[in-house]
Amino acid sequence: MYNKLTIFFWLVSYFCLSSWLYAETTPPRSGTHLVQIEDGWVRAVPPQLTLTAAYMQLKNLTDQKLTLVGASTLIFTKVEMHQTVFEDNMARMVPVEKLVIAPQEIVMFKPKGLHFMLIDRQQPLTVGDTVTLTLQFEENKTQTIKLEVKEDNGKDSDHSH
Ligand SMILES: [Cu+2]
Repeated sequence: MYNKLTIFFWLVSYFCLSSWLYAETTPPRSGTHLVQIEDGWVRAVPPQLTLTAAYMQLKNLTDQKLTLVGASTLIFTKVEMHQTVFEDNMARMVPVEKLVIAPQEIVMFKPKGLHFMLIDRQQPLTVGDTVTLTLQFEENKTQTIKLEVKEDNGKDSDHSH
């Protein structure tokens, strides 16, 4: 049986810690809000793999079309947009140079589909870490987003990008 004091301290530390974590991960309000990101994540991979992929649901919040031309992060040397295509039961990744997103349109970056390829990792990355990614749009528009490193918990666990 737990003593009451122990439970009290556990509750206090739990709530203090969680509010601290919340404060730490809340994005700054000053940034531009061209797009809204939901379910953003980076696929956790074994330490010997230096490339992985990022996925998200991206919504154009503006009343104009946005043209996504790339992304960058300090953690990987290079970021590319890829589309996975299937031909003769073979998966192949095709680079996507530009992605036009209509006003209010939602684009899905997901396993076996459109994704960000994160290439040449520069530092260790484990589950729970955050990858800060700066999305680059035409007309020098940018937006910085944060993605959590997660295990792939979907059914698509064959490590295809
Ligand atoms: Cu890829």
